[in-house]
Amino acid sequence: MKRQNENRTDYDAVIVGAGFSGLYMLHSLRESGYSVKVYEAADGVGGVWYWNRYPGARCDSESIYYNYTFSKDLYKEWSWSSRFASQPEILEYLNFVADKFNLRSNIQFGTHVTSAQFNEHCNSWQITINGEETIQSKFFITGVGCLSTANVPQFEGIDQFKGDCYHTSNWPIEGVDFEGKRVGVIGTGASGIQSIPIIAKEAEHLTVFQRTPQYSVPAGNHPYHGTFNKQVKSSFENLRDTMRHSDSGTGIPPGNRSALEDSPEKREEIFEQAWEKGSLYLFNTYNDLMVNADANETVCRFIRNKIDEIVEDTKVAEMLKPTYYYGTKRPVLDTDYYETYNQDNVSLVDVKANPIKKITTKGIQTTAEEHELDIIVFATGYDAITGTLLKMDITGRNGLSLYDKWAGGSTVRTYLGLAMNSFPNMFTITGPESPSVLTNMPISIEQHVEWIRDFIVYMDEHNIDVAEAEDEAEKNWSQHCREIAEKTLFVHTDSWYNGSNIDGKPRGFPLYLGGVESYRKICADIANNVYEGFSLRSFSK
Ligand code: N01
Repeated sequence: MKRQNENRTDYDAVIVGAGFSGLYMLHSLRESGYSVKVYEAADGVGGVWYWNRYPGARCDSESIYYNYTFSKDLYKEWSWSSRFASQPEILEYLNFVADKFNLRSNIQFGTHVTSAQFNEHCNSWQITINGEETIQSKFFITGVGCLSTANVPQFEGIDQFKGDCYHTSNWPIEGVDFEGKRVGVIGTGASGIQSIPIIAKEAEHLTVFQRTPQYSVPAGNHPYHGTFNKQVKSSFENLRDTMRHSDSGTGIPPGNRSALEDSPEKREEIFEQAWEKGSLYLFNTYNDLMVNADANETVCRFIRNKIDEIVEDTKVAEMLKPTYYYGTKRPVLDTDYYETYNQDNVSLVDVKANPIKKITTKGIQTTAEEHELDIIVFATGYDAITGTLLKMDITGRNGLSLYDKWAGGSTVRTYLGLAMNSFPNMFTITGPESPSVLTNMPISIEQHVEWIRDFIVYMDEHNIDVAEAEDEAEKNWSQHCREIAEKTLFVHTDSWYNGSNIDGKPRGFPLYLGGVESYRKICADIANNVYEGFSLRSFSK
């Protein structure tokens, strides 16, 4: 261990979560000579990819981008089988990573961090696991992801249903047999849209309960062949640089002009090509889709026309057409989503027009009728971005709880999405007000992890005991995030980005919209400027 263990801490760093974030944070700190412990609630590595085993679960970033890039060896040793990796394959990858770098020895599985408290007398964190045991650590680092606390709407009668209920985020490992069953899916976000076509193939009847229709674009998934994999691996350095210095963290080139500059015919041609290419090419066709309502409407119209072309029943097609600004809810990719509504065994129920009143013993009762079901699937999403952190009972200096600091979520404030005033020596990987979910996550995670590691090494080398974000720096960062968001269309749509999917959750927009490259530069400049915006304190020589 590099640091002198003056305060008799158990570890230099405790990390919460063994997903993409926690695994790399563990590896990085351990390689730098620190003692590290990871606590993970699941019985294995993987984070969201451990829990999200619902039918059709697949990544919506292309496999060649959705990787770690910190190790060329790792990149070369692993080959993806298709353009969009399935959940089992991503889980296999993360297990491969854990084995390759021998990470399991520092992870305690099946363990919940139930509280964490900063102890000002010894400048370290007291972390309680499973409500019983307390561990002392110099640094407290969260790698809990942005989408890990399920949203289960508290419908009246939810416990009375005689059939089976599942949430997509906590799917049984043994799977679910839909054969001959009447199934209801509530929710048409990415999880619903991925699972609906698969469930429809098996179930006797599938009823989809849709509150807000979504714009969905064919993913264009296909197998990867050996020669393609070889080519990608041989251009590893280029690809990594492109991703790290892009806005999105992928290799998909962004649009370079306004959608309104092209004639309607030219635009149609561009949209059509992007639709055929799949992935997020449509989202990246023009550079003003997220800031100009008229530009955005051109792509909305294009997708609505596609729905008309695909869906045979005109009434159903009408119900499936969204009206919000495309992209202001997270863009969804699918395989045969709209086509599924042409199957005789599939029906669509508009629960905005006729809301769900209650769950009965037999099924779902809307204000219009009762739907009898054997299985209900909740594809109702997450208390995103802040939900998991707020649940963890974190207390900083002067007994200030994170819940009170953020006033229950109405005044979320962080410095760079990485640290907070009153919470010294705590770091949040892909925390609120960082680029996180608006980018290709592994790339953003790597940038956070490396920045945190370098900061810890710097503190070590300069005998700094405590680093804490300054109030002013935090205020300015939050304001900067809000100012960027307010120039975009994102703030005009109800979504999990701004918390409006959760009853009673205060609205905000706790994300940095400036992109991976500019964020990387801001973070690097702050580090080069002796961690500007942090107060650094030493108590020993
Ligand atoms: O959750 P969502 P998700 N009554 O919040 C509806 C990532 N992800 O799990 O839109 C009726 O998007 C809700 O309706 P509305 C990805 O980032 C990635 O699908 O709020 N309906 C909505 O339709 C994604 O964006 C991948 O009106 C209710 C749905 O439930 C994020 O996770 C795969 C309701 C929830 O959609 C979340 O996706 C899966 C109620 N009371 C997920 N409450 C890939 O990588 C909610 N809804 C591909």
